[in-house]
Amino acid sequence: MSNKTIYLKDYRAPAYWIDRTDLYVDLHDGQSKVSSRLSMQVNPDASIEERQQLQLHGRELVLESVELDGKPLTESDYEIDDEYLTLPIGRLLGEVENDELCFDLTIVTLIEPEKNTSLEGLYRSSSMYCTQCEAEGFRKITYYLDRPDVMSEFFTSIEADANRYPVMLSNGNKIEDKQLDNGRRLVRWHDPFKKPAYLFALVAGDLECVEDHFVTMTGREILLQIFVEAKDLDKCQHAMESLKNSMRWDEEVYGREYDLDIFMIVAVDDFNMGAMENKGLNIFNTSCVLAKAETTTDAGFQRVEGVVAHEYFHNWSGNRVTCRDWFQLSLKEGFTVFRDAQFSSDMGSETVKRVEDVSLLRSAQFAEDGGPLAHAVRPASFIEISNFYTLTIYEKGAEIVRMLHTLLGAETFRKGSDLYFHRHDGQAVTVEDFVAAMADVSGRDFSQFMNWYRQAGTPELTISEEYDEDAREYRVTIEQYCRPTPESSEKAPYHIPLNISLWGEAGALAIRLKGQEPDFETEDNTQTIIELHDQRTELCFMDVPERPVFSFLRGFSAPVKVHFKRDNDQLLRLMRNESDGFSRWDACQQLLLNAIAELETVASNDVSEQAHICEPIAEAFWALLQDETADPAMIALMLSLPSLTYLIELRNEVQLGKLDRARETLRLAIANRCFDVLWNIYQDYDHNIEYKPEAEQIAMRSLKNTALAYLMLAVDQGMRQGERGRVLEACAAQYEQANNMTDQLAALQAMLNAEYAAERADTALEAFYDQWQSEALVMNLWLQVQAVRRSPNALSQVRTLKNHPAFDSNNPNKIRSLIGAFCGQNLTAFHASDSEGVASSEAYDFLASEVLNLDQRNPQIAARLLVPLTRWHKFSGERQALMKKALQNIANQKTLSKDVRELVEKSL
Ligand code: B3K
Ligand code: ZN
Repeated sequence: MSNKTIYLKDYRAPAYWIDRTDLYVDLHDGQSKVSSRLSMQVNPDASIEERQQLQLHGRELVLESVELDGKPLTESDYEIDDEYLTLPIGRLLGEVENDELCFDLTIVTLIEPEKNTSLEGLYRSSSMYCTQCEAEGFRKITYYLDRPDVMSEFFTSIEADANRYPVMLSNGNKIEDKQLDNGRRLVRWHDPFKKPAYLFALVAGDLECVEDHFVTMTGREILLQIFVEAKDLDKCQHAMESLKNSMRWDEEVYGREYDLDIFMIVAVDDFNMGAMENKGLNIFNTSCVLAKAETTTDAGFQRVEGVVAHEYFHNWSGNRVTCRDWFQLSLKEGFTVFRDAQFSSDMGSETVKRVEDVSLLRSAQFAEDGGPLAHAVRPASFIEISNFYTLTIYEKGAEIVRMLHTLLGAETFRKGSDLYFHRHDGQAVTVEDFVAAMADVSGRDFSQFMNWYRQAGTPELTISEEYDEDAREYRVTIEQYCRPTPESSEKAPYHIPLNISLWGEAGALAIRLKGQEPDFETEDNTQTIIELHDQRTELCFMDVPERPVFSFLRGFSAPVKVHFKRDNDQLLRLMRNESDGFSRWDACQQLLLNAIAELETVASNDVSEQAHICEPIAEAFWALLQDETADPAMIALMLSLPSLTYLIELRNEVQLGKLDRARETLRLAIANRCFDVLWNIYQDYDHNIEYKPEAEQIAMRSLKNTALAYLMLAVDQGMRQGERGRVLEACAAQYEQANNMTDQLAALQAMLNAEYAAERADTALEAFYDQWQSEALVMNLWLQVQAVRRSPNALSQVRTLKNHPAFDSNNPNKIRSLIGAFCGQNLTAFHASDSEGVASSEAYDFLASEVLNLDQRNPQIAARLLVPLTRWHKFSGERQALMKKALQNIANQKTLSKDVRELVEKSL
């Protein structure tokens, strides 16, 4: 397998197109046969030289026969290696000068889905056959031009044992279904929409289905089906509702109607990611489709809604208009994440959704952008495309689309998306095409904006301010800078939209910028969008009656970091007054970040200095909790301290022990000060309410369970140890009586994290296992809470759990829940020190050996798993060396997959 770097600049359209693809998949235990008939046509734009050869992609295939226009070819007619089947068309056919040249290829290959542990191509999950073709899995099914710009009309026949595989599905409409001899059955599907091979799907299994209908805006009735194992039939309702809501929303907000007459979703246990948008036949990880109050948390319900919407929205942003090449991946992913975020925001709470998205971006995407794996949203090169399904491509890509939306406004953005879909329907296009549609409808110049796609790294803004009381002028200077990243040390300035406002004592101040005519059309003169273009921007606000507090990134209008010192009073003013929910939360975060940074510098036994720092914060929270008008969702968000991951991201050299202590000190101070009011909130909560995964209830549960965690902390380590009994009883009662998984799990976690409740927690863990052992998705949660438990024995517990029947070393969900969660979320355990305070390499070595082991079976998951080791640059010399050594141990292995090889080599 070659580890060749592929460059965007080398893109060439293919010399041949495939007009029609006729597949016959004959499924048998052990070995299945795939016959494919391709109607090929020369690309008239290709040079005569390029037309000489046809190179079809293929991996791990056994070639049985090839026919060209019905004539069998012999081995001397073609070449075959691990990556290609090469046919010398010029020699075999002549006529390559003819711009109308067409020919048929019939290729028969043998594959072994049962042995396919990479979960890419055609494989088995439980008792069914299923496929995953994006990005380059189709070449593991048959020889093909497996690239997204080759779009073909597919006919798919599936033959299998009629009894064992009553359900046989592929893309499009079913056109034939007949019983064959020997108990076999043939089902034939036709997809009238041309598509690239990465959107191909096939499923055969013993599945049941939940059905519903959707009537589109032009009155067409669409059959909706969700296929699952019989035991999961009662967990499909939420996905079905989410699907119907998505279909309606895409019509209303983007004017997009569904095209086929049937839309199917299939749930599979073994799946490398969340779900896949195959045309008309989405395949989902069970974790992203099944949901039921008793077994699924609120976060799980929201994930189902978001992923169902995301995959559905791809039908236009991805399928009807697809990517020309994989460098353009963010064209479909960034846009679709933006669309699903808008949808979730409309279905639930706008502020909560925004805060969640920004938190993920700041903690994980910024970390990626600042580390050795930083890459542009449209990278210039890659070795293995599977490594580029990253937070940068998805989340930062979505932020870029969001900035376009901010710059154009909702109405013009919609015109732009209409033009994009209309202009490029049925085509495979580039990021430029998308931005050009936005430019064309608005008359704006986005040439500088393209730097967002071209350059890796997170822009940093440094703001300084000055208030001139006499002139009543408030002057602000904003400088932008972007650190060097592996792909380039030179960064051109970005075009950055900043949504800003100024806050006085009593509220928002009117904005009048020097050199800018007041805009009488906008009613609201208290906020505006500033566009930065240069390295340095100076703003002068006029007629400012008092020293204002500058709110500069409302709604997180651009994915940037900001350096701007503000004191507690200024932040508290924003926290109280800002009309933008995100900014209120962000001011609170900044307050907490300042306090944690200060606490880090205080000696661990200097209790009075610690108290001095924590008191104002705890006091502010106490006031917030008293405020009956405050939104419970906002309080819950504010009460959640910045994660360790984010705190690490913000630092250049982390001393994790100190940092964790600082964070815990603050948490404990809040718990102590707010104990009574938190207890009241907890007591007032109605535990018998009928569960609904709706925003208001989710917010209440989140607040109540956040309160419970603080209460347990206060009695475990704080000033309320005398009240251990009543708090633990409340927690245990919640655990036992909960009518939903959110509450049951929150109580379990609260017990797990309180040392004094350790025994009770262990009993609960056993009870939880007994209760839920037959529910695979609940077992993921069970593994995960143990993997992230704050305990010095966490690693040995993880090792023990690896041998537990609830674990399955071939199932990606289980690997993520146990090993992924431990290494990525249990940071104090992953970066543990021994009793002398010396950095320990045990967890790093554990991860390295897990990666090596898994790489033999599932390279995509192995590569994902090793990411925590690539964060070595955040740690001090000694720890850094241990992390790099673990990476080096992986790199030393001769037989690494492309996936793992690319990541370790880039990280070292
Ligand atoms: N497009 C798929 C991701 C495929 C990942 C392949 N390694 C899911 C999604 O983004 O919708
Ligand atoms: Zn997607």
